[in-house]
Amino acid sequence: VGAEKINTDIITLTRFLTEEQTKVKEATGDFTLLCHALQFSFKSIAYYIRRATLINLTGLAGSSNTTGDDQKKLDVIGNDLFISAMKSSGRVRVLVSEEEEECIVFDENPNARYAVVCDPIDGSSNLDAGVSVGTIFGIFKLQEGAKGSKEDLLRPGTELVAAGFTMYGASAQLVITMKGGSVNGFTMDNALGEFILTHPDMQMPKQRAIYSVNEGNSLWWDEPVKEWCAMMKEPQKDGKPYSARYIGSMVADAYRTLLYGGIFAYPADKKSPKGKLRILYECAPMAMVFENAGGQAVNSRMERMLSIVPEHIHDRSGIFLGSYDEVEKVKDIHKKHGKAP
Ligand code: P6P
Repeated sequence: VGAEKINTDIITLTRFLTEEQTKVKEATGDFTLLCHALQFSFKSIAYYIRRATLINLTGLAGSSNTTGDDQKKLDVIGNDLFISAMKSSGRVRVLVSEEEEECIVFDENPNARYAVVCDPIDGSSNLDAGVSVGTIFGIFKLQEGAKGSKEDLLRPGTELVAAGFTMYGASAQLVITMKGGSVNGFTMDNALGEFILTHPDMQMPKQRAIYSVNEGNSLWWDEPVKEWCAMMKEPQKDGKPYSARYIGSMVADAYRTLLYGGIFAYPADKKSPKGKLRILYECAPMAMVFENAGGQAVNSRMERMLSIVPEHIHDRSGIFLGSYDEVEKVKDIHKKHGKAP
């Protein structure tokens, strides 16, 4: 390729974070260092996921995690990698992980000012099938005088200072957003060992005829959800019904919805009255990304997802996540049934 065609002004995640820091006058650099540790944890998790099949890491670890799911060996490794990256950053005081019953307070970091929530490998039940899994994370800043306990995390998603996820697909795709900021997507260049900015300022399509829900649960859905799902199958203005897309790995379903538009739903139902997905480290971080990209996220009572305060660190919620107009359609149906604020 002629030299004139090579882009030499590459924006890596490291450069992006440095530039973001210069925009915050009172920045101390702590947040930037925390994000570097996050970046390293994604790189190391990606390494093991790539090799999982080869070194037979896809078998069961023989132990089960707090929520009783069969734990895959990679879950354990992903969790351990994430915890040690956060601890060694020296910038994290308290951590909640899907794999840990209790929150972890890092006594080594008594003056650290950040709390991190994460699902180190979400969708891991799909791992053996080679389906894309991901890491979902959120970052809170400790309130003044906070000592570092789970109370520092039982907060609404509106208080997140940053959130995002990394999907380990054909390449590792990182999506990150800061409070009140834009959504930026980075693609891992394995040769450089760097995340490269490939999707600056992501804006979701306002509407898209794609719906993503596990219809195997429809037996337990309430009336408004059944009516919404039936509407998806009716011919729309263009005479065509919606397309159905469901991977069963939230990060993969969310990433497709963010890029193409449409709606992802995991409604609360009679079988799971609180819903299945976790507020702190699945629903709230995704809600922040989608809102900052122009979309919406509500729970099964049609309340703004980011306003919900979890009752405990593993609390769950129903969720509708997607293009602005697509979530409006769900809200309209619930309003008609008197099931919306
Ligand atoms: P279901 C994966 O186990 C997960 O936690 C999410 O990643 C995913 O969206 C959901 O559960 C899939 O649940 O009941 O459709 O298999």
